[in-house]
Amino acid sequence: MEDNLSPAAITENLNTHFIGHKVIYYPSLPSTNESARKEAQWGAAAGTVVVADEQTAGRGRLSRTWLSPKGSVALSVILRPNIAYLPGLIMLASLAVVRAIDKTTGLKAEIKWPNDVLIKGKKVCGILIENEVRRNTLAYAIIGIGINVNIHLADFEDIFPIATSLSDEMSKAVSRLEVVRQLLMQMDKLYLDLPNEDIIYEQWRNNMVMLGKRVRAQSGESVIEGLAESVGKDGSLYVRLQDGILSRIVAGDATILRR
Ligand code: BT5
Repeated sequence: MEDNLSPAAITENLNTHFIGHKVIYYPSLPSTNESARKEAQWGAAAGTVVVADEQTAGRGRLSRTWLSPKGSVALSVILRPNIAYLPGLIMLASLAVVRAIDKTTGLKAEIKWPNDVLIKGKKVCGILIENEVRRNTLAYAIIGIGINVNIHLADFEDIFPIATSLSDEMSKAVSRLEVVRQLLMQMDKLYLDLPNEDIIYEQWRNNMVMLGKRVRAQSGESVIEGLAESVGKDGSLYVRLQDGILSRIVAGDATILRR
């Protein structure tokens, strides 16, 4: 199977307006987000992609660790949209992953607020968006995406109970090259819809796994439990508490309660 993530392989006949017109590849990197941030600061064009075969210091939110051994996909895309579209970027990224997984494997993935993509309740992808805002203008946004493609999760006991990979779900290897190319094409298509925020928002909401379920949500030190009622266009999660009050969570984590 073609599993070469060279810029030539990724960009060959890539049908995009701007995403992936420039691809920078490394066999190994601490973090593609870190490298993309430097590229963005040096003036890299919007749409530039940094991709690595493995990361040695992949990061999640709040200084958490993201494991991306060989066989996974780790990439970061530099975007420079209007700051008004910032909430749409997490929606765009997670939807692009869901679509790319569907196109390459037929597997139906779901979105877990705010930034995870799950298959059968297990995390197959994490997304980390890092921005540089200067005087109310977005200098750049880095969309970092990690997907477990050809990883045997049983080899990674720390995350085994909560994670899955495309190859584990398919019981066979999956082309990382196809996953990356599809991801870039889907991101490019969705990017054009950003000014039309309802399109992306509605699809994001419709693919959200936790709505209508009881959840525990954490934001900073505060933890609440209730019914995940809706998500807002600004990306927030609305949880109905036992006393009837609707609580809005702008940033944090949420898990579905199994009882
Ligand atoms: C995320 O953070 O899920 C964002 C991950 C973003 C990774 C990409 S890879 C390309 C780019 N470069 C980077 O350095 N990062 C981005 P968070 O929601 O905080 O979740 C982190 C948690 O996910 C960890 O604490 C583990 O529990 C779990 N985890 C770590 N590695 C995992 C993996 N490979 N698969 C599933 N879960 C994982």
